[in-house]
Parts: sequence; structure tokens; C-alpha cells
Amino acid sequence: MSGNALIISPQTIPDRFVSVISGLCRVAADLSLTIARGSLGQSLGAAVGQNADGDGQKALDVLADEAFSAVLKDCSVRWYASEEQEEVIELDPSGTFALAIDPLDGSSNIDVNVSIGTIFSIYEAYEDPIQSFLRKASDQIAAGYFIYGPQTALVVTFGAGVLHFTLHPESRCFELANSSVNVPARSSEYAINASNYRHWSQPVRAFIDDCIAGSEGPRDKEFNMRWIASLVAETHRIMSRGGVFLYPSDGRAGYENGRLRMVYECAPIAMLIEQAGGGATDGCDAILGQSAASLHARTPFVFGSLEKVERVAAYHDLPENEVSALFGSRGLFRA
Ligand code: AFP
Repeated sequence: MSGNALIISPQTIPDRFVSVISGLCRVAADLSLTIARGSLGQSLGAAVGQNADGDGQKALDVLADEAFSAVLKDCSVRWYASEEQEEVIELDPSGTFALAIDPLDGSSNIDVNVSIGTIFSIYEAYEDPIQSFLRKASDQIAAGYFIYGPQTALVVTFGAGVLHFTLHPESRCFELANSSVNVPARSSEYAINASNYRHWSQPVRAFIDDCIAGSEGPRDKEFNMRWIASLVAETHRIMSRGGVFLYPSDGRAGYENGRLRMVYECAPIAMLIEQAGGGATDGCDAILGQSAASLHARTPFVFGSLEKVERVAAYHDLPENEVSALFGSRGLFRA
């Protein structure tokens, strides 16, 4: 664990969050070194079991969860909800925060040197542990992610815009890189796991069909596609150059509500994206207006440049005959 060196400029963080953000940064700075050592250290991508929901757990998932929960005991966090823990854990009975976390997102990329991340969400703690998290996503008082890539960075919001910090490789401090991150309004990039095409609903297929049709279809312009399979890396790209990300519900067993988790993946990303001027929905309705039915509940997730997210919702409003039509006869979006 890093010493007590200054890890982030306290004047850039609202006073009440300095302790919890500094604690998160200390663990993230150490994780970035552990990840950078790759196979020179312990086997980070080794399968070590399953989490509460039956998802495969990698060594780094468990290591990250243990490191964050240990540090957050001293950061005014009363309730700790993690993708790697079945139930909510009480860390500090006198704490004021309820913190939800995906300690290590993108596990399938650990062994192939692709960017991975940590996602966190902070609420005021209620007396009741589970109700502290099963509430409107708009109740969040802070949200952020760490991305462990060519740079290690923290992107965080406290409800008044989005801040971007970069971990300085020599000083090991997170230094402010951008005090006002905004999602570019215009982009020609979409992100979706296209191998699931046959499982998607018709509106999602129609939206992607029209992107693929490019300048020969109703969108009348060319598009590019990306899929990294690390939500944090997709988010960081969209924060930087716009675009739209889709992980819709699909016909596969267990994917009726998509793959991504409401409490510790979609709600925090939605807060960040909306604070940066973008949009975040379940395909139709804003994520921030919704609450999870259970701690590990999944939700379909569409986020990015506002105009793109609104267009995806519009495809869901198309009449059946239009959304099923080949792009040439799609009424709403004829060029
Ligand atoms: P893992 O952490 O299990 O690798 O899942 C990562 C993730 O939750 C999210 O970060 C990706 O966007 C998404 O799953 C990738 O899902 P597919 O593997 O189905 O493309």
C-alpha cells in the first residue's frame, strides 16, 4: 500500500469526500502497479471461483475487492456493496456513506493487456443497508471510475460536472487533467457486441442495420464500430470523443435484462455521462430515474452522446412495420 504521500490534490475535491476519494486513489495507484507487473507477479487472470451471481471470479477481482474494502473501513463508509460480495457489508458503523463498487471491471481482459477498470457509486447511508442502494440512481452524491490502461486515470463527479485526473507515473499522485469533461455531441462511432445480433430486439437491430448501411442508408453517413469488452474503457473513449454504447437485453437465457449491473456499473456511469452532457437509458428511459430491484440486478444499458441515445429510444417508438422494414422504407429516419 502506498505510504501517506499526497495522492490527490484535496482542493479539487469537496471537503466531505477527500477521505473516501483519497482512499480509493491509494488502492487504485497500487492496483495500477500490480496490473503493470502482469505475469511477472502473481497470476492475476487465474480463475479462483464464482461470485454471488455465479459469474467467474479472477484472482484480481478478489484482490481488488479485498484491497478496497480494507481501505474504505477508515473513509467514513458505513455500507459496502460489491460485485464480489453477495450481501452488503458494514465497514464503519459511524460512517456516513454507502458505497457500491465493481472492484475490477473487464476481467476477461486481464491476461491480454487490455484496459480494465474500477467503477464506484456513493450515496448517503441509510440505517438500512440494502435500502441504501435500492433507491433512485439520481440519489447518488458521487460516482466515478478508475481506468488502468496506458495511463491510469480517475474520472469522477460530485454532482457539479466531471473531473478527470491522471496518475503521474513518477510522483504517484493523481493530477487534475480536465476540470470540466464534456461528452462530444457529435460522433460516428457505436459500440456493441455484434456477435449477439440474432438475439437483439428488432429496434436495436434496425438501429445497428442503419449504422452499417452508412451513406447508402437512412443515416446518410459512414459509421465506425468499437467493442473493447471493458465498460470503463468504452466509457472513457466516449467521454473523450463521443459515440454511443449499447448492451441491450437479448434473447439469451440470463440476458433478459442485458449483462450489466444497475447498482455498481450502470448507475454510476449514467451519473457521469449525464453530468458530462450525455444521455444514459435502458434503451428507452433514463437510468437515473430508476432503482434496482435487487443488489445484483441487471439492466439494458445505452449511453453516450445525447443525440445518439435519443435516437436509439426513437427506434423503440417506431411502429412495428417500420422498425422491421429494410432501411429504405424507414419512415422516421429517411435521409
Ligand atoms: P467481465 O468483468 O466479466 O469481463 O465483464 C465485463 C463487462 O461487464 C463490461 O465491462 C463489458 O462491457 C461487458 O461485460 C462485455 O460483455 P461481453 O463479454 O458479452 O461482450
